[in-house]
Amino acid sequence: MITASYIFQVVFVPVSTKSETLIWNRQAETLPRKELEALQLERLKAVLERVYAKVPFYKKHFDQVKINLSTFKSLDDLQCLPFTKKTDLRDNYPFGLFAEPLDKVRRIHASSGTKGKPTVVGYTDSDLEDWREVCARSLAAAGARPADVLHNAYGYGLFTGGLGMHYGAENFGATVVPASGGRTQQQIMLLQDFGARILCSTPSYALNMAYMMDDLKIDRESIKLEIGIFGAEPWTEELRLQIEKALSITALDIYGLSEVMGPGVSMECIEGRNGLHIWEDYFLAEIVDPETGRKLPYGEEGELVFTTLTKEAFPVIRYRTGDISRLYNEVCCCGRTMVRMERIKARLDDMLIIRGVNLFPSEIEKVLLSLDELTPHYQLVIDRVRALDVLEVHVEITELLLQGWGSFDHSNHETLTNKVQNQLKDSLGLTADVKLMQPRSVPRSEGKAVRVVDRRNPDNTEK
Ligand code: DLL
Repeated sequence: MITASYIFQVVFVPVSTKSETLIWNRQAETLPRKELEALQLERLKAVLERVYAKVPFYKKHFDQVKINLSTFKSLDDLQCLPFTKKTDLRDNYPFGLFAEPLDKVRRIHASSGTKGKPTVVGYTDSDLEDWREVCARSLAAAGARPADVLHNAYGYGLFTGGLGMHYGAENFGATVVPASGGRTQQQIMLLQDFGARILCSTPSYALNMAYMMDDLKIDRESIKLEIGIFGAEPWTEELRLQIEKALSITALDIYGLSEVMGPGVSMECIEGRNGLHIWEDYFLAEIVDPETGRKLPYGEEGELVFTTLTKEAFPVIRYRTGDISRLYNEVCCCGRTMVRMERIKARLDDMLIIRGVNLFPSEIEKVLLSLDELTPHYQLVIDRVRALDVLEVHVEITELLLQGWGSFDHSNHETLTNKVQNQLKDSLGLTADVKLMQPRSVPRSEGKAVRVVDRRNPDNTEK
């Protein structure tokens, strides 16, 4: 019989395979599905009992659907329970959904939030230990080695990226450079001087670093980076290729959200590079139809929903992430048995509706990056003109192209504008006003990129 402490009895000795990649916790990460599901059920029952007893919000919700937790027999029974939404967190600001008193809470994080109060999450000592564990697993999956220097450019502070990866990397055994965001030129110097092999940052910031290296005429041989662990914002395969080329590294995707833990909910492995392994002994994932809330089978696209299985201070039950993805249960070539989620396609609330055409920023990104004349620096500006939604696509042209043109006002400018407009129309049916921009004129991000500027309603602008 599997007990809740089963996984923790494992001695965490990283095991090297022939290819020198590590599985941080081989026993947990390669657990046969049946055993994993038995462990999940046991933990699920425990967390449901706990939130029912300790969080009035959940007691009320469970009572409303008249669920008897003692009859809970399978993971599928979870579908009888209501969802938890971001608004529930806001309504219970700041600590109303905490399941432990503050004297047991060791740390607090919060999301920035563009309007009103942030969403607040808390961690006990045991939660922080679990977080260090999933981040260490993620680093191993990315091909990091304990001897590595890891440059952590996720922001330190209320955002979970900086401190989450920091303690995970220390637990893993790496040497951490806590660079945080900003002061890009200095960060590049540190990359050169400290010889980091691993870079953790948002994909957009990695790209900014690469462009600044070009500006500073930095010799790439002076930078020892080999692997990038990028997440915290949607990005496409096309952007991955651009970053890999620009920095001569392997770029991998890490996913997480503060409501569930922070970075390290799931991670792409370097062997498969095809979907992110969810650390399912901690996080139970479902994909649901965003309209009906019905659970969807493996392979179908829908909204990701998570239930935390071990969290003490801030457990969430059926939390609707607003992120669109799919789940795959085929065993990966890396040997891990945990299901994979497809790269996040978009956030549901990022969907743009432009003159009746529904589309996500990532779809526009794919089209822009398919054109050699353009850089990945772009911004989508939406406005309403005489009751009609108008989309302007601001995108920078490459330095090389500018040199070829001689000046920015050349008539080639018009030809390229038409080409981009036609490409957007042909691929997406989208009518957009394309504004070609000079290199370095689209605002750069130091954390999550602001891809959409919504002038119809400034509150809708992406974080
Ligand atoms: O962004 C945690 C994190 C930090 C993840 C560092 C990865 C690396 P929040 O600020 O709460 O937490 O934002 C969570 O960011 O619901 C997604 O919409 C988006 N997101 C996070 N990772 C990815 C990713 C952190 N790999 C929200 N791809 C999530 C696409 C991502 N979107």
